[in-house]
Amino acid sequence: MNISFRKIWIRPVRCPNLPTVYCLLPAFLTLVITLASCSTKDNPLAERFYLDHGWEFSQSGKAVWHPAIVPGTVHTDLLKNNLIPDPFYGCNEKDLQWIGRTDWVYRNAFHVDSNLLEKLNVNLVFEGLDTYGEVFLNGQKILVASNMFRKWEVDCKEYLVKGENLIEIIFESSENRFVQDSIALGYPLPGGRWNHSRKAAYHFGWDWGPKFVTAGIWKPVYLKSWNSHKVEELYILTKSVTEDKADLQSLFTIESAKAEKASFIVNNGGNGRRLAVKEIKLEQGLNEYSIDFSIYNPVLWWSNGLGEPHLYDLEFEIKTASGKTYRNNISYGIRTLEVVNEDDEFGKSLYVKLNGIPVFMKGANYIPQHSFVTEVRDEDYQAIIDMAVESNMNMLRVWGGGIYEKDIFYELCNRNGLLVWQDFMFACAMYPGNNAFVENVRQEAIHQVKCLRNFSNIALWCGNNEADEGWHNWGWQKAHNISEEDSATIWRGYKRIFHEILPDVVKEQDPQRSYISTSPLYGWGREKSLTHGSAHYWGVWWGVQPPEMYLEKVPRLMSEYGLQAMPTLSTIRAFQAEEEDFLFSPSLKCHQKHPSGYENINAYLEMENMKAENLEDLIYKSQLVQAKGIGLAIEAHRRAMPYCMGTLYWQLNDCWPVSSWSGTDVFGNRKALQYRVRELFKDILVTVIDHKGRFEVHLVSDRLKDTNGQLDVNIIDFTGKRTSLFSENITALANTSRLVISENSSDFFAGINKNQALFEAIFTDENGRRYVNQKFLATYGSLKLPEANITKTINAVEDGYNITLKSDAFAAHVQLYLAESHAWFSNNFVHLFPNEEISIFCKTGLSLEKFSEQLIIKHL
Ligand code: BMA
Repeated sequence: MNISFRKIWIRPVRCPNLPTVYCLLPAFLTLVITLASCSTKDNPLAERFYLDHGWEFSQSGKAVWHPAIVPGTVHTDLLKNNLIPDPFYGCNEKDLQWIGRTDWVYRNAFHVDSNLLEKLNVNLVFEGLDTYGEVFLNGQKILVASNMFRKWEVDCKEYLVKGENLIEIIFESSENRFVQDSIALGYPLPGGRWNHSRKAAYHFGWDWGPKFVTAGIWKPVYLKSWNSHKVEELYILTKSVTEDKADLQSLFTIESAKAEKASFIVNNGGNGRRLAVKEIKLEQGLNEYSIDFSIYNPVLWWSNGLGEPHLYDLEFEIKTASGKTYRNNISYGIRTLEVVNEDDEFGKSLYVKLNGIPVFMKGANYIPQHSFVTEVRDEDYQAIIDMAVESNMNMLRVWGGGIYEKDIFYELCNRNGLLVWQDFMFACAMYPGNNAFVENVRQEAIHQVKCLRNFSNIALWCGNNEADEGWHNWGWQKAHNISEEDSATIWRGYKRIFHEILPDVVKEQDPQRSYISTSPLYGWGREKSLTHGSAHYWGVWWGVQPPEMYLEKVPRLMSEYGLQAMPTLSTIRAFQAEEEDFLFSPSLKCHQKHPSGYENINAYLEMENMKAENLEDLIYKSQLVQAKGIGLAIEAHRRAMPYCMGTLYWQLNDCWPVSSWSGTDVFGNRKALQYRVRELFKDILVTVIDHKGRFEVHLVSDRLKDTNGQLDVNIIDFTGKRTSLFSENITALANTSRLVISENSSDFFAGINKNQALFEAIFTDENGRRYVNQKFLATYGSLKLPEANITKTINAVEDGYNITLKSDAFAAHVQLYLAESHAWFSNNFVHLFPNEEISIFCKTGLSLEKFSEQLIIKHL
């Protein structure tokens, strides 16, 4: 199979035949350029010696050692040593469950020279251990780790020796620990087996993801050494912003070995101007200082679509009298950001005010990009953020069952104007409320909040995903037979974490950021879910209600809703051979994690009077249905602004090849939804609704100024003939949804055969930019579509091919895809009218011959 678009497994670069000491050389060279995630840069006040080569791993008790990649996971190490088959292929997942129930040992023999030992301080730092790890250095236990989301740093100088040293980590199975911990707790804790461990919940399997309860050193590990100074924190906050001036403050914490004078300097790296200098006196021990500075005529940070997401390059420098210099550059956006979450006439609002302006949130829920997160490369982050930007999004929600993402994720969001809704990593479960667990959570929260608080694009912190909803709506108490007393204990534990610990940490460490305890505020069956705060509407899909229900269930901010669609054929071929391309092959079933996933997809096809003849038909039709349904919701949400101020569909992406709610699959292949979203999230939207006998057109604009233009409403019959029903000059009012047409549907469409027509609304702005919304007036299956013969010509261009399509009759939702290879198409699922030509670019590295062979064209 040719995975031309994105590789799913990263192949290691290693030096297996060299003694460890040589293997360490490249590690040393990377020292200067490697910027570990989520940490202040130490160099040159403190140095880092990365332990990223020469690792080995073994099943506990077996002492059969194999080379390991660090950072990495046990599953990827087993795979790369050819000890297991591809975990994503076929139903291999089932056979690989033993890995999660096994303890694993990692070890590394590394060389330490006298330079390092002469340093006054040497710490061993793990940026991330997954999850239960006992760490031994030269036989001494120096750390017991128990949280994947914490950084572990221990003074290890006294255990280091000159020459060869040995570090060993015993990872205890998180699955086994669950059993022990739940027995020890003494009462049942509903949710899933992730709730006793501070580990990514989706590792335990999700309704879109496989169960691989992995373990390992998933973030960089290094020895950090310093003599005199170590900078612990650098935190920037914006105190006030006016048009003329932004007042900022930076707070820093530095550890000093002795009392001495120092200067703290802030420069604007963009123009080299000095913003502030402060002479300080360091005392021996930990010092905390703050420095105020101003930026005049600040260029503000704006979210995607509203303006430039301007970032200042702030350069911080500390120079000590003894000649030491610390430097750190931070990209920082100046803006005001408020999350308005207040009681109002309808219930409780929830919206983002950016630079004083209420901004409608357009985006999706983001999950980890791979079951084994160390497989995600920088270019994958780039590709996914590019996709979000191209889809005209301005917000992503980092969902609570995954991970706090790597710095690069937030950096790219920041640079591209994407606000981030950041969940703390808790999902769909109740959690222990005992002191040890709560303290572990508190330390995790402090660490993570400090990591992320300098990112100006983080809009809010949210305590958990659907834990409150689960407790109040999912019948857990009954299902687990939980006594009243235990219920009270569980709820007290909930309140402790989500109503006390987490908001307190946010208040202390990131006082300017908002915190909400949970999403949704009320479960989707409850009336208040539509009037109070965030909502997850799952009546459509989970309740198998028709997508038209989205038109009625419009909340204040919809942070989840979704419909499944199959991924494209090349993605399915990544887990099954061509012979298995039938409904429903065993592999297909293993790659559907929702209990009634395929039944639901079929139910939604039936609502459109469609049936899938075969696998490719199901792929195509499920994608059409998904795009249409989610499209209905997006239009309903945007139309309802300012009552509703955001729409984040479930889900942006996948973590493996699977049938799921995603708009783009794990290889970056876009489903029909992604193309639809790109249109519907544009800054201006003409929304049309033909529902319950009323026909309405609304003009929604996110622009900050009024836009004059022309609105045309047409009917196009399947011969391509356009009939104008409405044409007028009209103003799209700034940041407003405006009702433009409201008619009795049967009057408006009098004489029109709804089975043979396409409805079209176009707003053309004063600069000639067109916003087009085309819709059928009947279900897909009841359309009387003509037979169409599509012809294509393919021309090689840079990075791919231009495909020009022509049809002798109207062809609806024409899709291009490749049978075997992943590819990016500039446009897709387009309507082709007779004698009209459409050109689509496909990005691919395939030869013309292979490309032509693989290219498939499908239409309704
Ligand atoms: C939401 C999410 C996930 C889940 C999705 C689809 O509620 O929070 O838990 O994957 O529904 O069922």
